[in-house]
Amino acid sequence: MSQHLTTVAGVTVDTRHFIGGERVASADTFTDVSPIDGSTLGEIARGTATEAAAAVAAAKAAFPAWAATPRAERARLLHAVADGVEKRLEDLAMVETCDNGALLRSHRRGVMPRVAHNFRFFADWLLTLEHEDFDTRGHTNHVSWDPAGPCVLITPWNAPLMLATWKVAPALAAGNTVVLKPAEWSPLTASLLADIAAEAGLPAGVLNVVQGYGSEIGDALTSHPDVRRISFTGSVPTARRIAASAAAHLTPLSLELGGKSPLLVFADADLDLAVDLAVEQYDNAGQVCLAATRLLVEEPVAEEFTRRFVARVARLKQGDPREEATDIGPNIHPRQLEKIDGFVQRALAAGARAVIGGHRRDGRYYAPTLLTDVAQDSEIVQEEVFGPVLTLQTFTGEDEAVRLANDTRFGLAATLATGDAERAARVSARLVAGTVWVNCFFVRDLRAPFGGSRQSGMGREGGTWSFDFYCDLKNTVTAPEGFASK
Ligand code: TXE
Repeated sequence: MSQHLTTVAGVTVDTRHFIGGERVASADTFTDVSPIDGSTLGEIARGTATEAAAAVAAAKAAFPAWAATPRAERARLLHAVADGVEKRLEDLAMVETCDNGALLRSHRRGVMPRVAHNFRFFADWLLTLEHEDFDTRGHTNHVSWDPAGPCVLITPWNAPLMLATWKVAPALAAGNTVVLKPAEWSPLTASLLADIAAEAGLPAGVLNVVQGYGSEIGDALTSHPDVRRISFTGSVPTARRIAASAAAHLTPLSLELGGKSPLLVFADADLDLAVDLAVEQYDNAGQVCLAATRLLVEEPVAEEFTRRFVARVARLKQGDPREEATDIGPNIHPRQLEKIDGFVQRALAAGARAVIGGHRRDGRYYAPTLLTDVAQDSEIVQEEVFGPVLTLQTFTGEDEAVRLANDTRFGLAATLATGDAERAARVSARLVAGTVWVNCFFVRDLRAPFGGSRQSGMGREGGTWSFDFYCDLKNTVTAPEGFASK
């Protein structure tokens, strides 16, 4: 086996960049490690400004032909990519689990089928985009969705292929070419996607994948004058750096950032449902931007809610994410564990009480944690932990619930548990959040807008909103006389 290939759970993955349809090595590599057991998964090409420039050049060269490809043909090719994802679903699910530690059963049954769906959805949506025509005093306005050009897509490690394809699929459908930079903690499935796209017949240079540390290759991508769109999912500090870098050429940005979302449990809620919703927040070991990590529970039911919640969490099985029975896997990286524990220990030192958890477990696991006695303005209530750590505060009445819910710098999502439809409507209208779920969680339809308010992001993804972002809308106005010569 060549030094540029690695084998993960029997699946061969090319560890080089994918630029202009070719595999390209870097002078240096970095080690990709599994969160499950710390084993080395591969030596990955460590991209620099040189590979960034080459990838953007490849995307630029491929752009005119791809943009001019008839929509029906672009859609056909994206469906072929979806077919390829479905064909390799087991490989993708297993490699993703080894790489980022999220549950294999979720990758198999939920995530990877959704990855295929992302391509099918945007391929089909492309065919419904209308070129609008209307009349102004005899002049014809013709509004068209023009592809923007090369797009840089930078993605995180918590749901690597899922979040990448929310961007790749609409960007390609719209007629753009792409440079995808996956997170250095989970680089593998992006490389498999490059293989799948090539096998599906996507022309060289339409989808490029570069690997490496964001701090080393990021700036060369985001400050590049030929890049027409940047879409990023990740942390707020990195978003600030990217925004500053993109300012050089005023490159339009879409940002999907973190959150500190609330789950509001009203006294009239079905308490078992509310507990289920709360327990779900430990999914992916708490490494979910949408996670409702602040439990806000109405005073009269707080004690009973806590009792049932603790009993439910005691039944969760933490361990190897490849095993079917596992509910909570490891956290992504020792550095992330230190960060999580730092938040928890500082909260405890400030007077918080750990109802459950509050400590690390063997290896790379963090015990599911619930903290009470936390102040609204404390770090643990205000900052995103990105681990299995929830806080619980109580409230009395809707006004206080809404005040606490809205009192952070984020605005990604909110979840309500209530038995009263009118209350749900009233409270939802007052919440600052891109998505509000009522008596449910994590239901996501690609036709709906998705994104965050305040520091949770900029712009929305999904359906029309994705095409709005990835297209240059143009209005062509033609005189009443048309083309008659005078
Ligand atoms: O994210 P980064 P990190 C939050 C979460 C987590 C924290 C830190 O709170 O604990 O962020 O995670 C690339 N130019 N979220 O440090 O740095 C990087 O290589 C261009 C929430 O891993 O934001 C990776 O591909 N790119 C979140 C991507 O940015 C740069 C998901 C994300 O990494 C770059 C992940 C630069 N200068 C973390 N520096 C969510 N919203 O779901 C880094 N990158």
